[in-house]
Amino acid sequence: MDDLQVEKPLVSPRIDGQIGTIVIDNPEKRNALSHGLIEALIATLEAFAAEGVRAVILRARPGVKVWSSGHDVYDLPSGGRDPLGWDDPLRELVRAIEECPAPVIAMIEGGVWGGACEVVFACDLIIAAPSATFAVTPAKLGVPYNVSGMLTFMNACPMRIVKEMVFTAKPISAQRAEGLGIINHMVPSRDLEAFTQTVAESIALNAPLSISVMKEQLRMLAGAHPMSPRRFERVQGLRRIVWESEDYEEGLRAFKQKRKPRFSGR
Ligand code: YXS
Repeated sequence: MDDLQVEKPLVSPRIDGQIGTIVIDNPEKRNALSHGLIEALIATLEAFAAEGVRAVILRARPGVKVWSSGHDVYDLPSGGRDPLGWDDPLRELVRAIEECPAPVIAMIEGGVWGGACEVVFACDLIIAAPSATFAVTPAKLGVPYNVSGMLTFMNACPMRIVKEMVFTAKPISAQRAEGLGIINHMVPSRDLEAFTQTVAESIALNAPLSISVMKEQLRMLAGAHPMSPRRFERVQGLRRIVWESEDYEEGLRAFKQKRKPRFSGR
């Protein structure tokens, strides 16, 4: 790219009063969570916190068919490295949302895929249009999801629903998600923005210190799952078998070659 071309921003942040809104804006790649997009999201959340924003709305452009297609597959490492390690940008984004002092409201239209599902489930509230769907897709690519990510799903959904979502990798509808309590509200698309704004304003009117401390308490309690070093090492050993497998390489290859993967179980 020559120096005259300015890179289009991947997110559009704005602050209105005490409410910050972030629009994820890379439709050409279906808002795939690339390293660049994730860095911009984290930087915006940090800037909002510094400005004392009291509620955050995380959204895509109005009317999108795909809210986010998940982790940018081209950023997933191959060749025997953990694709979802502590320093993976997706893990950093989930932690940034959980540690943001202001409640983060995910406002959803269209499909939410893979790691984007964990990002949305890590948000404090989810308000979705009927067009929203949620798909957890590691099994589609042969990815070994990580422990804290699985805990995000377990904290968001009943165990049998987690199992159905991770084993089938099929989307569930907003209507079903609302019925299961996975999302807070399903709202007609025409009312989605105003409804979400009203919820954000009701949060912003309350005591921010009280809210931020209750949010942190809930984060700590939700993550309070004792796992012995022995068990953690066993999980990491099992995950390593997956990320070193031929199936993981095949999953990445098939995606890039735009074909269905053929998994061998090796
Ligand atoms: O061919 P071009 O260059 O125009 O690019 C295409 C796609 O390659 C690209 N794209 C992505 N690039 C990187 N990472 C992605 N996740 C990704 N998704 C899409 O965007 C351009 C348009 O895509 P296309 O033609 O497929 O759009 P569509 O409207 O026909 O279909 C939209 C989707 C979302 C249904 C389709 O793009 C799709 O199925 N995307 C992959 C969804 C997915 O499996 N995401 C999981 C990514 S891996 C992840 O999140 C975690 C690591 S895990 O696997 O553990 O959950």
